[in-house]
Amino acid sequence: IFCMVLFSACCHKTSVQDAQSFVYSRVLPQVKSVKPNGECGFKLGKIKSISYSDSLRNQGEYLTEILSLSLSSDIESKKGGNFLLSINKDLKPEQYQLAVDKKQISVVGGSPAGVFYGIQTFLQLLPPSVFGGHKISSDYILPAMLVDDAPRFDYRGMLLDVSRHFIQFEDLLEYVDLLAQHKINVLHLHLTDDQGWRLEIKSHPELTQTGAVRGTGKDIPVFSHASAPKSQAADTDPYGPFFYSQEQIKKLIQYASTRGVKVLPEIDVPGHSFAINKSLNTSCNTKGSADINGISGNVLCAGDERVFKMLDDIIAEVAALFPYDYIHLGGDEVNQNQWLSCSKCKKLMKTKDFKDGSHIQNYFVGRVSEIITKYGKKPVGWNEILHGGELPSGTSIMSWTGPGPGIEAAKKGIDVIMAAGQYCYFDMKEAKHPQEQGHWWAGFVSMEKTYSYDPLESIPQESQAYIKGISAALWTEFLVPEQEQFYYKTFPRLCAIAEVGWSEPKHQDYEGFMKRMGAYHFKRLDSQNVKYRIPRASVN
Ligand code: TNX
Repeated sequence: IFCMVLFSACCHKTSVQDAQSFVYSRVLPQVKSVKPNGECGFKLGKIKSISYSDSLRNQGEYLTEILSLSLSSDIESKKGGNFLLSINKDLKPEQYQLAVDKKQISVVGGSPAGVFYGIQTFLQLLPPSVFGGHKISSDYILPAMLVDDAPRFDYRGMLLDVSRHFIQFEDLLEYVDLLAQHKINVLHLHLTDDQGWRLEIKSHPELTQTGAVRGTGKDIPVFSHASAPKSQAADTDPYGPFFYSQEQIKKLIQYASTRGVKVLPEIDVPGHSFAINKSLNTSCNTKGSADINGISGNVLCAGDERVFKMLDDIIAEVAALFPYDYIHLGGDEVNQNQWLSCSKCKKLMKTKDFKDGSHIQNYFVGRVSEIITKYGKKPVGWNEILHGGELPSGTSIMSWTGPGPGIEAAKKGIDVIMAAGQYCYFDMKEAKHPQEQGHWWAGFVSMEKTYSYDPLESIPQESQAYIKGISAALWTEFLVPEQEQFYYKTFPRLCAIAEVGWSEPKHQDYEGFMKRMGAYHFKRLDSQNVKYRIPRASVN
């Protein structure tokens, strides 16, 4: 009898099904595999200290802070603790193994990012209120289990357009936290556009002095589309100056790297260039007002060497500031006709024997790619850079107008990130409803539509390795500058794209996903005060 009492006091019995159904019914994005790991579960109150090596200090401190708050106890870091974080180089970099048994919890990752993901999965096994820093019961029992998990795609990105509407630095950090919870690993910052230049460039302070302010009369408004509903009328109010200092960017990069998130900078040229043209004023800068989608129709002059000198200065600073391997050069929606009426560009066409604007576009992209490569980075651009001639080797594309250009590029051996607007653009309305605001060019992008996306659809087997992953995007010409709008448009669709990017197709099922959302993830977002969009039916 004594033994039985002792046994039941120490062993919190769990069954095989307990462990599997527990994990599969709550974790998002869904994990690869769950196995039982003995019969006895682990009582949370037993966590006293966390062990980790120096290379995992950031991840260790992150976990310590959350657990100290939610267990209301002083959790220390020391050798021999019963929560172990470690690295095993034999695993893939973002892979992790989370093991729970009656004595301890262990997270082993292929890199610090892998360990961070193991921590995220562990946190989702606790009540959702931990995400809001609330206290949970120390009697809470975790079933014994072994989770082995790794992403389907290497690149799982989210683009934020901070040009049309600026996002304050602190809000950006909060946003990164939320991305990381969903195992999204790239924050793509669209730093420049017609409506604003948002990055401090020390060698050209005029870029932010003039380019980070909007509302001087000739500027490009946001919400300028002729068929935009009245509620989305043009916004020409004075705005700014708003930009990130290089110091802030360094802090952002450090904050994001603890959470496995890399920061991809985009300097969008040669179109979308009204803000940079404010300080450069090239002869291709004659269109003062917006045409469709808030685009000015201005381009950077391809026959003016000052342009490439300035881009060299800018890219030198961007390359030194952002540690990520890639720099995005834009290349989308270029009004090529603008080049055809510029004397310098006409001269260039003659000397180079260019037949039309697409050849100038290809030349321009080639020059910028060369600069990016010179500074030790890899260029990436929007799918229009495929036009007008050969793409410089080593340049990747993001396929946004649809999956088609990405499919064609992959077949040619070009690295592709799928960002098809019809599935991935969170600036689109989710449903037909008078209260829904947003863009319409890619149709309604409901959560189910996003979830249904398979980036490998129609990609021949032999070309699939060129599909590096997916990216969602939040463009902001149709958003009011309140943080709540960013959340309303991002969530819960980000939960869907996270699973598209991370989980195996056999683990993707919309009904199960929605059940997990209902049972856990709306509560998780609530506890962090994220004002997500509550799914509602459309109105026909
Ligand atoms: C197209 S996607 C754009 C953006 C707009 C967006 C609106 C891309 C490379 N260019 O400038 O904001 O559509 O959905």
